[in-house]
Amino acid sequence: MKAILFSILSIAAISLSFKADAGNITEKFKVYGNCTMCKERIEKALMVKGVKYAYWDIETKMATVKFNPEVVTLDQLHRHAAGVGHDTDLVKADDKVYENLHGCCKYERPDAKN
Ligand SMILES: [Cu+2]
Repeated sequence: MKAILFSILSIAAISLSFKADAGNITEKFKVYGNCTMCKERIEKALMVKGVKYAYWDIETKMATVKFNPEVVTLDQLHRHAAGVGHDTDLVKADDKVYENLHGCCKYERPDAKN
């Protein structure tokens, strides 16, 4: 009886967590940066309202963001990363913001596209 009750509870918990996840999507995009300071800065900048999870990989320079597209758009996320000095594959950071980055964070910038 206990086992049955436990499995019913687990199924309920699992379906609840699926519900909480409804509407969220996960996207990956390139964000240029160098070090763990960059990682902190980029992830902090991406953790805006509507974002459940933001992770930046120091090796691949790929940001993985799980977010609710009704609250924040992918385009806005690119702008948030660029806003703290990090170019993305879509949005280029302001030169002044880039220049103010810590020395070790001055990553090699990709060719400007916009
Ligand atoms: Cu850095």
